[in-house]
Amino acid sequence: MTLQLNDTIVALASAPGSGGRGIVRVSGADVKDVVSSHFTPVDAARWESTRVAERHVGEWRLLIDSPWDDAPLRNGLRLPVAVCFWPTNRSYTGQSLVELHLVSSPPLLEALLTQLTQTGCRAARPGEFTLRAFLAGRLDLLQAEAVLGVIDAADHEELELALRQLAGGISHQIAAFRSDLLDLLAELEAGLDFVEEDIEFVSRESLSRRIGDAQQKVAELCDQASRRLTSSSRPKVVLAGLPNAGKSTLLNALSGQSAALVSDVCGTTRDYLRVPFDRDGLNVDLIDTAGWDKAASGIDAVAQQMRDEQWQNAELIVWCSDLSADDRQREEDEQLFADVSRERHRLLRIGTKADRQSASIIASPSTIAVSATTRLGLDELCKRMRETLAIDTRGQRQLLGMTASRCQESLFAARDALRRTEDAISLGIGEDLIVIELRDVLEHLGHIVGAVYTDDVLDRIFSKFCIGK
Ligand SMILES: Nc1nc2c(ncn2[C@@H]2O[C@H](COP(=O)(O)OP(=O)(O)OP(=O)(O)O)[C@@H](O)[C@H]2O)c(=O)[nH]1
Ligand SMILES: [Mg+2]
Repeated sequence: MTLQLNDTIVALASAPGSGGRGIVRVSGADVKDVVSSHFTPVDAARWESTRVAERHVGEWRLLIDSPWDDAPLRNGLRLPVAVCFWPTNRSYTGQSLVELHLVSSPPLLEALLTQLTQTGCRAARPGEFTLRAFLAGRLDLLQAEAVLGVIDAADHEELELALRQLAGGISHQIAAFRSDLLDLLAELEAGLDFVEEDIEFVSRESLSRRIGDAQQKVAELCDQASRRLTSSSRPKVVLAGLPNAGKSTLLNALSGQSAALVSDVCGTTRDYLRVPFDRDGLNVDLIDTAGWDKAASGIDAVAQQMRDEQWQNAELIVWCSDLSADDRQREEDEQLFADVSRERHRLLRIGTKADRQSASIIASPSTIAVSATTRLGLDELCKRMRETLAIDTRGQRQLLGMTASRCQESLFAARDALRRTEDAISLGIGEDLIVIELRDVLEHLGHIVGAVYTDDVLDRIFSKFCIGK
């Protein structure tokens, strides 16, 4: 798509067909000249001096090609018309804009559009008015997509979601942490100019905290995008944790079936297993996965990969920490859980094997102690799963489906880049390298809001619109 912004475009903005009112939209630098040559306002002085958005009424002289020489249309038809005129850039498109309101008669509207295209206007392409709004900074890409979401909304909830996105709900959230990261980048770059001197522009502590905040927010959006794109209507709840934590035993206890193989050998589960679970209003797919093993190779590495795939698409992760584990395993579990918490928004932690004599006291009150053997804590676990998943009602979703599919890749890339930034900070790596990672994060976030875009992306988004929007 070539971006032409200075010509004047015209299109029918109302639904085609007969009706009480048809609306023709004209946008561009020459709007006033084009309209003035056909429009006779009732109050000519007011029309001439229009400085702010105003509505004018008057007559439109419409020239119609008539096959009959003596037809009354030969000298043009005088149509009553209302003209809404936005003379400045405070219009939808960010440039002079006019809407002509008249009776919606298909031949009349067609004649009007022909007349306008013959006198200086170009027929607008699909979504071109909204594209101009985006390029003029009146909307960001998320809001532009929401315009389409409002038009295409199939029900009340979809409409509410689209309106929230259009009003800038999600845009403002992303803008806020993106702006903080931009400030951080500026501070780090300023610091690079003074490396020789001992001036610290950003402390490592502040750096780490601000990156951590952004990680939380991006993780939440990644979660939402994944959930929006999962096709199954039943939410997926993945049981995860170190090998031997008791995941498979828990799946069997919850589902009341001996579906999963259980043994005291680490790494029993390799494939993942999905079991439908429907109890007390909790209707989910429970998924047992391979234990977390960073050092896995061969077939175990494939098992880890399968677990990751399930994990990415899960609505909820139930993290199983073995309460009877020794100190070394406990430390490893803490470390892993901390990593997962940073990336995962919807996460429940449980302490397994609570019946064992060696089971230790749980440190955090939010951790639920369970025993698959005695069924201790299973009701509480179900209740917490239900509550956590209930938070994700459609009304609280923030991303439209089309936005989620366009942004998912950028969100995941931003999340990975943030993780690399965090690793670089914790390893004490120099700020010059942190700056590179941070720029990468910002580039991906820029793609989401449209601060960074390519013609291809714009083409893909706006070609879905109808003409006139
Ligand atoms: N006492 C007791 N033992 C349990 C409980 N849950 C699991 N176990 C035992 O812990 C061992 C490991 O259980 P699994 O369910 O196979 O553990 P897992 O997390 O699926 O292990 P991997 O598949 O290897 O990752 C088995 O010997 C189980 O019998 C429990 O609640 N109480
Ligand atoms: Mg298992």
